[in-house]
Amino acid sequence: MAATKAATAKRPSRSGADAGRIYGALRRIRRAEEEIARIYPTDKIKSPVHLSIGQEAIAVGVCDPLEPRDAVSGTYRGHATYLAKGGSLPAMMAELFGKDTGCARGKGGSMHLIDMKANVLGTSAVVGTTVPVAVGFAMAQKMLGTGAVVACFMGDGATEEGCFPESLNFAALHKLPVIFVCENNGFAIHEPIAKRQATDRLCARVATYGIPTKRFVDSDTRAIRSHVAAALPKMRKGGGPIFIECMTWRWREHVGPGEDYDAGFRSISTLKKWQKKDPVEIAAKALTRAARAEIDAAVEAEIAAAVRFAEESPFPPVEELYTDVFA
Ligand SMILES: Cc1ncc(C[n+]2csc(CCOP(=O)(O)OP(=O)(O)O)c2C)c(N)n1
Repeated sequence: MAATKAATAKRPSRSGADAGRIYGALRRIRRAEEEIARIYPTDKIKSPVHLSIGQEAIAVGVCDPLEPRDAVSGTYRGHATYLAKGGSLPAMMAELFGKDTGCARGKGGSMHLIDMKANVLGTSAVVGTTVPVAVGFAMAQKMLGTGAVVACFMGDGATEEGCFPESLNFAALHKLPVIFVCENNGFAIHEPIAKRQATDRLCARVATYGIPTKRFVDSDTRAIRSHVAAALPKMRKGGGPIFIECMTWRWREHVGPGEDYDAGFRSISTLKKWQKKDPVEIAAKALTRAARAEIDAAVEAEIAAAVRFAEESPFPPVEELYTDVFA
């Protein structure tokens, strides 16, 4: 113990702004979702939750170099995307609790997060639908000449929807500023990708649209971040879309707070392999123990305040049952 303390004390501080910010963003998402999992069985959370625990490197790596004017669209597994882009944590928590102060006034739940102040365009339960939404928003940015870029997150399952190739083609044809981001966790609910797709060469398929592609085999936060940061200047000047495929692993079950390893279609040994590459712990290694503790304390305080806000907020009034909904 004494030796560890001494080593920590002597280690030069590598807790630069970047390292602290990236660790803080990863840790905040991880802890927010762990809290959601902890609270879920109490029934205070009124919507299904699709947790991205284990996949955080992608949202943080892509969103960290983005500017406020840039936008994101995401999936029902979208807590990480929303938070990484700066979506309000109290409004997300209140949304999950079904409260009037939620980001969709308690009517959308975990799968429908939106925060237009942070340019989070929205997440959706319907697989693939936010891909053309991102492309449309990117088209508007091009027409308005804002120089803004849209990061469009999707699962590997979404690449099997018809709107995916249509969106790629349209974005490539019109040189739209879209970062297509495939969070490839290898499964669509219970179905492994090998049973759904004829080849695993997703990047090669996307490249046929003339879109530059890159595959990240272990979802390394910093590698993803550097790649996106390097691509942004050209994209802002009309260089057209890029595509990244980030291999990853969802640690928990498809939907809900638990795990699904006893169901027999995903193995604990694969989970353990991915846990050795835990993006949160990797990012922590760049910090001193004191710097990490300070960030952890701030994250805990912020999450506790968000949960309190959600608990204390009112439900939408009954007379609003049919407002802001289609049917
Ligand atoms: C259009 C549509 N088809 C089917 C479904 C049912 N469904 C819900 S989640 C899901 C799996 C999607 O997997 P993926 O895109 O890889 O995302 P992941 O859950 O792995 O993050 C499916 C098929 C749906 N919600 N929408």
